[in-house]
Amino acid sequence: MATKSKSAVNKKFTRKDVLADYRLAYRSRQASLIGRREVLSGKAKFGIFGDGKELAQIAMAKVFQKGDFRSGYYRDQTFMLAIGEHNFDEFFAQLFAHADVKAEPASGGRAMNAHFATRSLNEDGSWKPLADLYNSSADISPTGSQMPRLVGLAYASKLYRELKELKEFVQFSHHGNEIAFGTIGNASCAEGMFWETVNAVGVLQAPMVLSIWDDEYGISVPNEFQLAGDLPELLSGFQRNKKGGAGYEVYSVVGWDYQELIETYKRATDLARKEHVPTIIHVKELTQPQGHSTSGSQERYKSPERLKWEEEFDCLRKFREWIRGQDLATDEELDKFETEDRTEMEAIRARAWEAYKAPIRKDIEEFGDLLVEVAGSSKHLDSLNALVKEISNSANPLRQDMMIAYRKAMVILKDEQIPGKSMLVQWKQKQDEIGMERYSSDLYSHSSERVPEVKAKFSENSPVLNGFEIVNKGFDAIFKRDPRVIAFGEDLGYLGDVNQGFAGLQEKYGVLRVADTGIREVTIMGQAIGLALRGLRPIAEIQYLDYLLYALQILSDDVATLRWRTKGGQKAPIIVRTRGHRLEGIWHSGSLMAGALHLLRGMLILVPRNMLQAVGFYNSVLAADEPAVIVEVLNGYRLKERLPDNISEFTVPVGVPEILRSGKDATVVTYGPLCRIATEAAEVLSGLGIEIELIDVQSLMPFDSHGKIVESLKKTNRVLFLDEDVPGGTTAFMMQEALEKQGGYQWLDSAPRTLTGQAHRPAYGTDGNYWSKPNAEQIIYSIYGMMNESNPKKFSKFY
Ligand SMILES: Cc1ncc(C[n+]2csc(CCOP(=O)(O)OP(=O)(O)O)c2C)c(N)n1
Ligand SMILES: [Mg+2]
Repeated sequence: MATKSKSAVNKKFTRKDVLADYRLAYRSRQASLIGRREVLSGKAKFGIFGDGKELAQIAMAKVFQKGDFRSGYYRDQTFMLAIGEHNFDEFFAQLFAHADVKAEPASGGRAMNAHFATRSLNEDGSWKPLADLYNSSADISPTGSQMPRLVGLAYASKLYRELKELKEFVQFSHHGNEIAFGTIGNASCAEGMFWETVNAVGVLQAPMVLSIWDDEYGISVPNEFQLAGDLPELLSGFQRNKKGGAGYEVYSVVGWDYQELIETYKRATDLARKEHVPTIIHVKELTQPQGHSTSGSQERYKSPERLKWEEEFDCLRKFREWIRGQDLATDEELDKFETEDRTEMEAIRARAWEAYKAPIRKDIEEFGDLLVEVAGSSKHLDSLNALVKEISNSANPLRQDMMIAYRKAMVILKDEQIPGKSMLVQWKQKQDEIGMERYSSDLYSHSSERVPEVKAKFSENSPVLNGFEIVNKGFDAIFKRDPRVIAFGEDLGYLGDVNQGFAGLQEKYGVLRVADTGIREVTIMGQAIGLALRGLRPIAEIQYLDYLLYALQILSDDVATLRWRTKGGQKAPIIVRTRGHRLEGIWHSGSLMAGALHLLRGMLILVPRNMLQAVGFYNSVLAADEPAVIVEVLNGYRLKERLPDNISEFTVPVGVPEILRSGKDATVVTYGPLCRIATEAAEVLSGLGIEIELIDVQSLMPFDSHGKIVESLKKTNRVLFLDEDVPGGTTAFMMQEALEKQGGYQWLDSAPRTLTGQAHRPAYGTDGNYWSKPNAEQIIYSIYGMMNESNPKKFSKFY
C-alpha cells in the first residue's frame, strides 16, 4: 500500500463508495454493541456478533454476484447486510426471537441470532429463480458444519457448466458461473469436516472461495491448541502446482487492510468464477472486540497485551485511518456520520423491539379481556382478576405467560359450570394451533405422501432377474427421464457400486452423472446437500448402512432440520442410498435404524424389503421434494425378482405398510429382510394351526399414515414387533406408534412383544449372525409362546 500513490488509489476508490462502506461497517459495529447490551439487559436470550470482521466481509460482498451461494457462520452479519439480504430490523428481530417470517425471514424466529439464510422457495414450496438472486444457505451452530455443503454448492456449477442436459435449467445457473463462498473461523479449522471438505473440493476442482476469519481464538482457546501450525503453512500442501494440476490458490491477507482485502477478493474470485479453480483466503489479524458471545467475558482469557493490540488493529479504526490518509473525508465528517448512524441504530432497535412486542401484547390483552369477561360470571372473580393483573403488571410478558395463566384459571374454575369456560377452551385450542404453526410447522413438506400410487404391472413376458439387475434397470430409467439426477459414492461410478446397481450406467450417462467419490461419507452428504440446494436431485451413496454413522451428524444437523429451521424457506431433497441389515460380518451387517430414525426427523426413512420396492420408493421420492434415506437389503441383490413392465412409472406409496400375509391369530410388524424370514416362520406356524398377519411397514418415517396396523390388531388382538435393531430401538418406536398413537393397546388380549437383534454388533460368520439377529426359530417360539399363554390346551408347550 505504502508504495502506491494517493492519486492511484483514489482512482480506484471513489469517496462515495468508500464512505458508504465505512458507514455500513460502522453501523454493523453499532448493531453488535447494541445487540450485546440487549442481551445483558435481558431483552434477548443470547447474542453472538460479527464485530471485528466488518471490513473483510465488505470486500467479500463486492465480488458476490447473483446466483452465488454463501455457506457460512455466525460472524457474517456485515456480509449479509452488504449484499442486501439482511437488514438491521431483521438483525434485531432475530435477536429478540420475533416469530414471524415477514420480520425475521431467515428462520421465522426459530434460530438463534446470527443464523443467516435467504429464502429459496416460494410460499407454495416451489423454487425461486436462484440464478438471479443472492443466496445464502441456512446457518447452523455446530462448528465446521457449514463446510460439507460447500462441496455440492460449488460442484453444482461444474455440473451446470459441463452437462449439456442441464443447459435448460437457467433458473438455477447461468453456465455454471456461480461461486460457493464459504466462511469459517480459525478454530473450527481443527474440525475433520474442514479438511475433508478442502480435500474434496480440491479433487473436484469446483468454484469455492473459502474465507477463514482468523482472530487467533476459538472462544478462549488460542490457535496453538487448535492447529499444528500456521494455517497458510498447513494449507500450502493444497496449493496447485505451477503445471496447473488440481489444487487451490491460497491467499493470505490482513483483516484490517481495506484496499488489500478488496484486491485479494477480486483475484480469488476471478480465478474461481472463470476457471473453476477453488481458492482459500486466510484473513488474519482479525479482532473480536466484544469477545466470543454474550456468554462470557474475554478479559478472562485474553492478555492485556492482546486486548491492547486488538484495539489498535480494530479494522474500523484502521479503515478510518486509511480514509484520513487518502484525504477522502475529514475527521469532522466522519464524526458526524458516526453520530447519525448511532442514533439511527438505536431507533431501529427500538422499532424492532416494538414490532416484536406489539403482537405479543395484543394476544395477551385479548386473553386478559376474555378472562375478565369469564370472571364476571364466576364466583372466583377476585382470583381470576388477580391472574389478569399478574400478567399485565409483569415487565416483559410472553405468550407462555398467558398459557400458564390459562392453566391456573382452569384449575380455579374446575368445579364451576359457566358458559365462559367453553370460550376459554376454544381460545386455548386456537393458541395451540397457532403455536404449532409458529414453531413446529415445515418439518416435512408431506409431498411424498401425495405422490399417487402406480402399481407394478407384470405380464407373461416379465423377466425374472437378480435383485441388483432390478435396481439397475430402475436407475437406468431414472437417469433417462430426469437430467437433474446425479449419483455418486464410493465405487459407484466405474464399478457401478459394490453390488452392481449402477453397472454400465457411467458408460451410458457419463462420469459426471454417475460418479466415484473418495472415501468421505460426510462430504458425500455435503456434495448432495449443496447440489440439492441448487435444484439438482442427487442420489448419494453410503456404501454400507454401518457407515451412515459417519454421515449422521451432518444429515441430522443440516438436512433434517433445513426445511423446519427456515420455516419452509429452503429445501434439500437429497436421496441417501445405502444397504444393510444383514449379511455376515461386523460393520457390514448392522441395522442401526433407531439411530437414524431418532436423529433424522425431517427426512423420510424407507426400508424396502426387496429391490422392486426400492425402485418404487426411488420413483416416489423423486416425484416429491423431501430428503430421504433408502436402505436396501444387503443380502437381497442376488435373490430373484420379476421386472415390472412399468419400471419407470411405478411407485410405492410412502408411509403405507403392505400386508404380506393375512391371518387372524397374531400380527407381526416388521420390515426389510425379516419379511422373508417371517414368511418362512409363518409357514411353520401355519402347520401348527396359527395364522399370522404379516405387515411390512416399508416406511419407518412417515409411519403407517393410514393406521393399517391397528386395523390388523382389531382382528388378531396380539402383536409382535420384529426387527434387527437393538432392543428398545426401532421396535419400541413401532410399538409406540401402533399402541399409543393408533390406540392399538385397547385391542390387545396378550402383552405386546418385541423381538430384536442383540444389543451388541452382529458377530462374524453364519453362526455369529444366527446368534446376533432374530431368526425364524425365535419368531416361531415367540408367536407360539403367545398362543400358548392364551390357550395352553390347544397350543401345548413343545417341551
Ligand atoms: C461442534 C461444536 N462444538 C463446539 C461448539 C461451541 N463453539 C461455538 S463457537 C466455538 C468457537 C469457534 O471458534 P472459531 O472457529 O475460531 O470462530 P470465531 O467464533 O472465533 O469466529 C465453539 C467451541 C459448537 N458450536 N459446535
Ligand atoms: Mg476464532
